[in-house]
Amino acid sequence: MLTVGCLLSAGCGKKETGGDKKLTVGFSQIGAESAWRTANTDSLKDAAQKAGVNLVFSDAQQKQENQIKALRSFVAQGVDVIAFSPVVSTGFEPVLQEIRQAKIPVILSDRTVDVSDPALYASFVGSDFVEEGRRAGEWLATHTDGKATIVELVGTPGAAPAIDRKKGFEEAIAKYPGMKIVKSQSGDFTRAKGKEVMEAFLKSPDAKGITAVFAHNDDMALGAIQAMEEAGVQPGKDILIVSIDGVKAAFEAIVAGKLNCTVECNPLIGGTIMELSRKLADHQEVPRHVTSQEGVFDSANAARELPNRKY
Ligand code: GYE
Repeated sequence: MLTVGCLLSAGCGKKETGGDKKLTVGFSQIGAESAWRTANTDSLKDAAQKAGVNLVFSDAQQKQENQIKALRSFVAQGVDVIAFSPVVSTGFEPVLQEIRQAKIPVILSDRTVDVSDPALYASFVGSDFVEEGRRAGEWLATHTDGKATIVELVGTPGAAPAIDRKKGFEEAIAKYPGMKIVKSQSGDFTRAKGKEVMEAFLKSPDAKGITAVFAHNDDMALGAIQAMEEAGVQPGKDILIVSIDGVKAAFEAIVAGKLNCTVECNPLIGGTIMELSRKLADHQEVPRHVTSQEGVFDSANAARELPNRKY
């Protein structure tokens, strides 16, 4: 009875996306901290347009409080589905409960959250960050014969990719007694801060001993490359650099011999998010977790892949 009533009355049937009602998805993005993030935003906007979805896009400028405000405003607007990329993994439980009360399904885009009740979100679309860290560590072990004095450029403190990439990398190098991380500091996933932190590392009294950098993303690695060049150190040669994301600039740096390896993390997940949004709005089942196939690129295969890179 209720459904029929809703279908007949205009302005009703908020959750009915069949017929000619346009699907509205509220998306709270972290910001524009990296080339990866910009590619991710473009992917979401393109996919929404192609799918005929009304995307209410909000940029949190790296602040969790802005993100929570945006999520509350999506509830107030009565969007059909909420998707967001959580800047950090804790602190979202109360707002997720409010969203549940409003009966709006949630998709986590690219980063996960720590919540006591996993039913607070319907699906997570993103990569296995622990595996990415592991791949970076294994690449370095293979190319240094298991001997490296490593400095680490960490992502945003408390962010899932920063926590998990560190974990995976440490797990991989633990098998090699000759590999150790001697310094570890956050560069907040940005090129400018990656450069700043690397500059400080290079000025420290034990700088001469550094043989490798593990950067949690390409932007920080690119900043570190600049810092090395300014300090008269040859990036990719005097100090090996391995990072994560696989953005075009990283491929170019590999081809130029300045970056040694990038582990791919796919930002082009907009299409999947729109597809899942439609299903959730139509009360269909969706997979709990959607991951992408990702590669590892170094001087052996980067040049071949470079022309195909879209971001
Ligand atoms: O690696 C980094 C971005 O959450 C996977 O966020 C994403 C990360 C990505 O700022 O470049």
